[in-house]
Amino acid sequence: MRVTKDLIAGLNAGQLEQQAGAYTHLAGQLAEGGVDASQVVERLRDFQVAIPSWALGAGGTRFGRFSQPGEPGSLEQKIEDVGLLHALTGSAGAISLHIPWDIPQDYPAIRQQAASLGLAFDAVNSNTFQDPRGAPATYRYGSLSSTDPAARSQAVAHNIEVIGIGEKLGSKSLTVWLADGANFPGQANFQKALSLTVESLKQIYAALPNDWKLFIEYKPYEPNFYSTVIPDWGTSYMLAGECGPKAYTLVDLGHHLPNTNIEQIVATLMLKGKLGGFHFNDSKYGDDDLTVGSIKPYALFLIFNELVYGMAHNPQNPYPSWMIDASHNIKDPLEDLIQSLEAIREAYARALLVDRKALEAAREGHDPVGCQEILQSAFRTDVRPLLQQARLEAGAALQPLAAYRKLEVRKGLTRERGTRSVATGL
Ligand code: PSV
Ligand code: MN
Repeated sequence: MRVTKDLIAGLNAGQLEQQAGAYTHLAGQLAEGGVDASQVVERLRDFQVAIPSWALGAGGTRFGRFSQPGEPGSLEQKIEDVGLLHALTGSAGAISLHIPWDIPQDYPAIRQQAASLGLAFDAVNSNTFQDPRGAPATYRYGSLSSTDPAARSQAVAHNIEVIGIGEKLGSKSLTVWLADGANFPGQANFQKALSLTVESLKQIYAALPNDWKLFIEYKPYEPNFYSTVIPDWGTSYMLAGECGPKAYTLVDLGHHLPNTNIEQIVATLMLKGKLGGFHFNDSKYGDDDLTVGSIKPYALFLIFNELVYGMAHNPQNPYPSWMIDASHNIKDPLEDLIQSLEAIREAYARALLVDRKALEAAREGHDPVGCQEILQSAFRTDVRPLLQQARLEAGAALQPLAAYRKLEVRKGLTRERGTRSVATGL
């Protein structure tokens, strides 16, 4: 199924006048505060977020999984879904593959399909948290940190294979997330596990092409519940430093203990030039993988506030790689992703509106009340006309969710794929 530019233009037609009025009004207000709305719109248009290939079907919990009708049953169908998202939102211009869940068969055809939909291949993700079918060694007691040399070398070889797959697709980065850890006190020798991980990561790093990056993702718990080998940003930062300049930390918003100050972590990593990748989601308790912005939109705004500052002031930090890493248990995954993309852009737009000069002055003047007013006045701005303008200029839908429903996309996909197709992933 394809959503063409013509179809979208037809849907937008009836809303153009209203959009022009709303945008002109907001642009006028922003101009009074010295903000050029068209520049914000340009930044929004450029902000592309990768969609993980494993988030297009229904996600499961350990209690069960409720399939979605019309789930993509192949990599081609997953790319088709991301193409639909990109056509509607203008902001999902990349796909990130998890190996071995999504190993391409015909590389030129896959590349061609993605290019025809305006999609690039983002980071490739290795998987050493599940045992590969028929593999001689097991990851039951760890992968890159395992005390079993056979498990370690199998995990290293897998990562190198994933780099090879990524090279054939045009990806430029590898994300490593380890489930390695311990479920019980005393089970693991912390020092040994960390040293073995460094050794394994260095072997992977040595196989990294020159123009590639290695992203090291941390997580405090799950699936191991007592300890994790890479539990926090500090450990990831340390490992990245030991590997070398092409290695970076990846921040997944759900991978923090409750109430962690993530914006401060972002600021520190950018100052040190080591924030490489970012996984968006939202959570109430742990790694809940909920729709971005559905629980803590103000926290997301504060994180973007640091990202915007960091992107402007830290040339030592490369432009981070953005991805949504969420799981859709009851919502239609495509609707959920549209909501997430909207929330991300909304937080970004609001962060772009922060009056940084005034904020610095209020900080220097030791005026916490003033600082809060400045941040919250940006946060309270209804930026939707800016987001809509960015989409309009990109040929995307003014109202992507409404367009998705109006065009009955899920119905169309279900007609094509049936009600029983199942997507690979967790
Ligand atoms: C682990 O929880 C994680 O965030 C990693 O990024 C994995 O690759 C992904 O989720 C798997 O769903
Ligand atoms: Mn993640």
